[in-house]
Amino acid sequence: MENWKEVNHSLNASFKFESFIAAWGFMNQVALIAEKMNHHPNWSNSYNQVHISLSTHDADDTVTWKDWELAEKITNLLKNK
Ligand code: H2B
Repeated sequence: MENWKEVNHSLNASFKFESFIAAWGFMNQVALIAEKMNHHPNWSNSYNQVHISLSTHDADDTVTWKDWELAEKITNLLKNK
C-alpha cells in the first residue's frame, strides 16, 4: 500500500491532519481496531501528525501478515472521505 514502507523490521507510515483533534479522532478509530484485532501499534503524535510503526512482538518484532492487515484497515479508514 502506497504510504507504508517496511524499514528495519517494521511497517511505517506517517499521516497529517488539519488539526490536533482530527489526528486524535483518527487515533481513536485506530485504537478500537487494534484492540479488536489484539494487535497494537507503536505510534507517536505531534500536533496534527501521527507516525505509526507496526511489528509483531510475538514474532520477535518482525513484520507479519497481521501488520499488513492492520495497515490495510488503517488505510481504509482514510478512504471514502
Ligand atoms: N501487538 C502487536 N503489535 N504485536 C503482538 O505480537 C501483540 C500485540 N501481541 N498485542 C498481543 C497483544 C499479545 O501480547 C497478547 C498477549 O495477546
